[in-house]
This record gives sequence, structure tokens and C-alpha cells, in this order.
Amino acid sequence: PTAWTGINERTFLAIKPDGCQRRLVGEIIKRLERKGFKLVAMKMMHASEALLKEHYIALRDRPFYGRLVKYMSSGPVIAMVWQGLDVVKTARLMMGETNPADSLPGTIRGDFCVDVSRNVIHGSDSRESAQREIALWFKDDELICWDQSTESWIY
Ligand code: FUP
Repeated sequence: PTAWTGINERTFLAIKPDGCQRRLVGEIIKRLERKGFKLVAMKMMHASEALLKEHYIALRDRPFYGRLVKYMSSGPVIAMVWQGLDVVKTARLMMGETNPADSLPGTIRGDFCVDVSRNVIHGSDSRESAQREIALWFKDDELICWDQSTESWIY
């Protein structure tokens, strides 16, 4: 598809270094799959500080920016693109709030962490950020376009 809207909407999610170290990768992927979203790209990588500075460019004037970039580059991350109806908004709902203390039980941050600076997962906050972040982390040919006929079980 050329328009990433409707059931083709996409978001960028990343399991942060603490999520990888704490073996939460399977649990997080399981939740998104059970919900009905489709994984269309995934890679485990040690992200460079340069990539992370660009990723978090909107936060460059915040006091925690330097620490955030260090933490995110301190170990491997799982970078992913997920697809589905309203996936940007729904993935954020499933993640919980930025601060785990504000995240309800049942959300990823509500269930698995306590500290805002070790909050396990990243998710794009809008369709515009999703587009920017996907282009930053993935090349076009790393995004899989698979068979639409399998979608009829979900939609
Ligand atoms: P989010 O969209 O939920 O990832 O939140 P932000 O873009 O506002 O923040 C990005 C990351 O910065 C958060 F995931 C964690 C980190 N952060 C801190 O370490 N301290 C803060 O006070 C706020 C955010």
C-alpha cells in the first residue's frame, strides 16, 4: 500500500535496553500480536548515540536528554514496526504513561517497571512521529508488505 492509514497504519516501537536485559522481549511482542497487530519489521541492534540524538531531537533542551541517550545506547534495543487499525494510539494505550507510576496495571509500563528513566519501551506519539521514526530506523526495503488476505480474521 502507498497510504499508511486505516488497517495499514504503522507505528515505530522499540524495546529499550532494560527491556532486553530483563527478558521482556517475548512478553511485549506477545501482547501486541494477541491484540491483532502485525509485525512488519524488526531488528535487534546496538543503536549509536548519533541515531538516538536524532530520534529524541525534540527533547534536546530537556535536562535528561544526555542521560536518556546514554541509557538508550547502553545495550541492545529491539526496533520494530507494527501495523494495524489505530496502531499508533492503541500501542501507546497498551504501553501506559511515560512515568510508570501513572501507568495502570495491565499496561506494559504499569506491569513491568517503576522508574521513568527505565521504562522498558518506546512508541511513536503520533502518525507524524511514526513516519519520521520509521524512516530514521529502517530502510524502505526492510519493511515487509504481506498478504492482505490474511487480514480478514482480524477486520
Ligand atoms: P514517551 O513519548 O512516553 O517516550 O515520553 P517522552 O517523549 O516525553 O520522553 C522520552 C523518554 O525520556 C521517556 F520514555 C523516558 C525519558 N524521560 C526521562 O528520563 N525523564 C523524564 O522526566 C521524562 C522522560
